Amino acid sequence: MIAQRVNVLLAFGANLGDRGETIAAAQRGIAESSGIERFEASPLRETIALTPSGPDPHAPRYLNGVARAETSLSPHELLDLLQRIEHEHGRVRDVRWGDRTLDIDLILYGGRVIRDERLTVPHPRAHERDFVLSPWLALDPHAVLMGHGRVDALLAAIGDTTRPLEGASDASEAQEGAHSLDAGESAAHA
Ligand code: A4P
Ligand code: MG
Repeated sequence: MIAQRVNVLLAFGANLGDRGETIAAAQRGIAESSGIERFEASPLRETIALTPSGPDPHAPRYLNGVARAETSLSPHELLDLLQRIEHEHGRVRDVRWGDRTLDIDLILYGGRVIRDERLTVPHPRAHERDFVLSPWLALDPHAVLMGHGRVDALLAAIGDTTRPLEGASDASEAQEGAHSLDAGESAAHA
C-alpha cells in the first residue's frame, strides 16, 4: 500500500553557533529521513531576534529559512523527527524564545488544523513573522497561509525587516535561490 503524501512547510531558525552550517545539516538530515520526499529549502535570511519584549537589535541575529516537502509521516511522527534533529544539533530547551542553536517549527501540515498538547498547526504566529513569510515568498511567490491569505499581502502589511545573507556568494552559509535536497526517489508527483 502506498502511504498518502501530505505537503508540509517547515521553518528553521538559529542564532547561536555556526548558524548556516547547523541549518544546512539539519535540512540534509530531514531530507534524507524515511517518510520525507521532495524536500526543497528557501534561501536563508538574516533577521533581528524577536523576544517576548519585542525585536532586540542587540541579541545575536538569527538566520531563518523555510522548506517545503512531502511526507507520509503523521503530524506527531514529523514533530518527533524535527525534535530529534533539533536535539542532535545541541538544542537545549530552557528559556522560551531564548537564544538557540536550532529551532524547527511545523508551519503547515497539508490542510489540517491540529490543536493538542504537543502541536498547534497552522503555526499560530507564522502570519505575523517576516522571518517566516519572507523566505517562504522567495520559495513560492504564490504562497498562501491557510486562514490568513496570500503571503505577499501578509508580508507587505507587516513590512519586511529581514536581509539577505551577508556574503551570499560564500558557499559555507549562502544558498543561491531555492535548492532541492531530495534524497533520491522521485516517484510520481503529478
Ligand atoms: N509545538 C506546538 N506547535 C508546534 C509547531 N507547529 N511546530 C510545541 C513545532 N513545535 C510546536 O517549542 C515548544 C513546544 O511547542 C514544543 O515542545 C512543541 O511540542 P520549543 O521549540 O521548545 O520552544 P520555543 O521555540 O522557544 O517556543 P515557541 O513558542 O515555539 O517559539 P517560536 O514561536 O518557535 O519562536 N526571532 C527570530 N528573528 N527568528 C526566529 O526564528 N524564533 C523564536 C521562537 C523567537 N524569536 C525569533 C525566532
Ligand atoms: Mg519552536
